[in-house]
Amino acid sequence: MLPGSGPDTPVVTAMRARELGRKSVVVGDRVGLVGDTSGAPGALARIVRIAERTSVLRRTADDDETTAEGRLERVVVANADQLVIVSALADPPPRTGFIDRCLVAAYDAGIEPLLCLTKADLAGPEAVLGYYTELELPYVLIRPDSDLAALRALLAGRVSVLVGHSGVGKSTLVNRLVPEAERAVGTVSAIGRGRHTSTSAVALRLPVEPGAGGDTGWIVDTPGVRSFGLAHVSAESLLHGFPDLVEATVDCPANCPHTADEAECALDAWVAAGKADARRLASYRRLLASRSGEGDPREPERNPGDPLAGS
Ligand SMILES: Nc1nc2c(ncn2[C@@H]2O[C@H](COP(=O)(O)OP(=O)(O)OP(=O)(O)O)[C@@H](O)[C@H]2O)c(=O)[nH]1
Ligand SMILES: [Mg+2]
Repeated sequence: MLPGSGPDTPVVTAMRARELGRKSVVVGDRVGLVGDTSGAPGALARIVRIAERTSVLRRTADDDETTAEGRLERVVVANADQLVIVSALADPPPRTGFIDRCLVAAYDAGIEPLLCLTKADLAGPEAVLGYYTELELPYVLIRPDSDLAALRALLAGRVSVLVGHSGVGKSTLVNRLVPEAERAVGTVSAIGRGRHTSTSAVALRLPVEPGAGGDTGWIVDTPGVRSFGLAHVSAESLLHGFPDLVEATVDCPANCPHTADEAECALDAWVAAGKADARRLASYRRLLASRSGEGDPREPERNPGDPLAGS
């Protein structure tokens, strides 16, 4: 981004300078440029410096840090302020286990979560919202004809990154927010067969709305992910994705692993007293188990109660 850049700033094409070595530039990075920054056709600048990142959103291919996949860590985006967790209400069906993982990643990275429920024309949000009653999780509902003013207000002045399974409607939403983006959109029939319509992450500046001033913010569209691995998050930090449970653990014995077989774990009594949803505790424990390689590898992000695929 150029100093004092605004909607009329030219788009500069730049290459990473050799002296940066293998340190890679990711979407969202603020960089120092030298060379031709005019943005004229054929002009090429060089990236010579990557500014310190205010946040780094990561995911791993797998949860288990003892496997090669678990160690394969990807930086999704740098400097994001808001993680927009995009979940369709149907086609593909919502996965609360996936949303829970995104919440863990967001809290771990110090990024605020926003739940974005798309395809509200196909199914109601009651089941998903009911699951999150104890959390003060902000959310928006999107249908093809919905007014996006509330969403635009939540995006203003921030860098927001969209994450979600393939086919949930991320690029469709980006095209509505930034009409000139012309992001390709896919058909849902290809989901689950390894087809992803978007193949790389792209940051786009949100347009200025008539009558509104100030910084409109940026939105980052990302390729759909099959799963959101959390091998990089410590067992202790996993709990930060469950603020509805964390308070209970002051009554746990020292070094309590919080697993179901730990008789003294205070989380069971907390749920029994109605202070949190039993399904959230079960989801947390599924995540703990998955990290130690004990989870169900077929559908790790489907919690009991989530709709079956195809329904
Ligand atoms: N009924 C309905 N269909 C929608 C809605 N939003 C998107 N779709 C459809 O869902 C399909 C997939 O949308 P995309 O925007 O390509 O999904 P994506 O999340 O970008 O997918 P990847 O790029 O593969 O990650 C398209 O056929 C869209 O027309 C919605 O609100 N309602
Ligand atoms: Mg897409």
